[in-house]
Amino acid sequence: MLKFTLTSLMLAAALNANASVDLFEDEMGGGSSNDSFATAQNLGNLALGDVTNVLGGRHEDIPGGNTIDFYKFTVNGTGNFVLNLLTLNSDPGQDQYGRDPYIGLFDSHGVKLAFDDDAGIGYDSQLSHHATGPSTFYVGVTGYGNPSFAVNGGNANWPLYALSIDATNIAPVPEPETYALMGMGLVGLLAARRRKAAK
Ligand SMILES: [Ca+2]
Ligand SMILES: [Ca+2]
Ligand SMILES: [Ca+2]
Repeated sequence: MLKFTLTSLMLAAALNANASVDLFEDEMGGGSSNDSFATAQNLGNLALGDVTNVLGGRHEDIPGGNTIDFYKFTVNGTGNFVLNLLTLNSDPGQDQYGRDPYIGLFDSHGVKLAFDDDAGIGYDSQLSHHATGPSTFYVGVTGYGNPSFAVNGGNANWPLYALSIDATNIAPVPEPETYALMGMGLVGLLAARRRKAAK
């Protein structure tokens, strides 16, 4: 009985394994453009505990230049996730390089849900959002002065930025196999009770 319960727990834990993923912006590396919702770089699904970090660029000397950058991701549960955009300020609050980003969060139809200018370190951006269930989101990275998130616009020429999406607090909606495991555990428990009662 104990062995059976432990096996079920281990299997359930494996299904909910946490992951931290580090990626690069494709456009910055000379790959596909990410200047629209349709061409947003797909970061995949973020499950409970997942943190995805993207290193991107916004500078006239690199591919994509100072165009807007869009990313796309899905969550499969309910709860708050946090978007944090760092422009690697060496002197928080007074960036001598003039880096001042905006971050925007959009729903699957491209409707703006949230927007931030300076809630992060110095002039950097941070926002959190509550996912009410499995959903698709878009994140836009642009510069100060471009609240409409137009393709070209806003404060520009920061060499690099780091965008992190922290889904640590997303509670998963149980998937069919999880229900199946719970069912197996319950069947095992009831069977053990019956055997005990029969003795
Ligand atoms: Ca870029
Ligand atoms: Ca771009
Ligand atoms: Ca800002």
